[in-house]
Amino acid sequence: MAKIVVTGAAGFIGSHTTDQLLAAGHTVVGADNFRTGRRANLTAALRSGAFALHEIDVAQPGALDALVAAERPDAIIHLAALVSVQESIADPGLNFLLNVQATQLVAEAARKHRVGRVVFASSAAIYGDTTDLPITENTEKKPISPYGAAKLASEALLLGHGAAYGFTVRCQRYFNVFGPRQDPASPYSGVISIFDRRYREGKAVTIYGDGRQTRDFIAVRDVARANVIAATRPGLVSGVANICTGRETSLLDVAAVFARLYPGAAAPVHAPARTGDILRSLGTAARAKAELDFTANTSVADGLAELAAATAA
Ligand code: UD2
Repeated sequence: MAKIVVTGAAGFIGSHTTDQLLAAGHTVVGADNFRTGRRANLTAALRSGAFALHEIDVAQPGALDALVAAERPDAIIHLAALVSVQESIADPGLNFLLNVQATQLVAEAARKHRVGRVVFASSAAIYGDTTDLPITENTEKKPISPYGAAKLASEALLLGHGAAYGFTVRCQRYFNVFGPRQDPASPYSGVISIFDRRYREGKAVTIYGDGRQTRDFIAVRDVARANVIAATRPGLVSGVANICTGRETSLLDVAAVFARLYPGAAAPVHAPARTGDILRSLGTAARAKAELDFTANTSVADGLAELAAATAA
């Protein structure tokens, strides 16, 4: 069994990753500054004797270093981040601090304390608004936001440090992740979290455009499983991989599933398409299968049912 430091442990993806690591018998040391993470996401984990939670800011020099020096983990899963593309555009300096500087500090801590592996939360945002589908790992990287640029820079920082100092780096390029604990608070939150809240409150959802736009929606439980594999499977080598399903689902299909989950719900309202919105997104899942033996196995319908059940609880 391994000891894993998870940064951003109280966040959406971090808390699910923590839960699955604990379920698999690993020891987890969580780090979070609670800027967007929530302690309530870790209610179950905090009952485990194999979990400890530290309130630290990974972007602050020395903070993670001290934790890694004390804990000597086998791996670091670095999920702490400024997670909103819109916020990165509004405050690019903060984006640099939280999404680039913090990664550099993770790389230095891994080197200094001989951590064997670093798993990093990258994003399909590094590909920008490409229309060249499906997106493979070799698709041209053309970020169109400070967020996407920071994720791409972070991949390079970690891979370069890993190669120079001899630790394994796995960059996980998440597509559109959805599921319980995703924050629906902002208009730019993930569409599924917004839709779930609206349906639950009995309000009509707004579909921007005709609703035929598609995304490669992946359930957070699958993403968390991909993180567990990347951090703990013996013998992995450094690399990058899309973490996606390889299937595209339209917003109309998402709304249709919600309509079945919330009988009697108001019909969706249509509004003009958002400027800058991409029409389709779809990744290829082959490399994650080949390098991690990871395949997403939760259908969008099952994932939405799980979300609706979790938010009702
Ligand atoms: C955004 C981010 C992406 C990631 C993702 C969250 C950009 C360029 N990309 O991408 O990095 O953070 O969000 O999963 O900002 N929509 C509606 N009604 C709503 C909300 C959204 O119709 O109430 C539409 C939206 O216009 C888009 C689709 O739903 O066509 C998906 O929107 P999204 O914000 O969930 O995801 P995405 O891929 O545009």
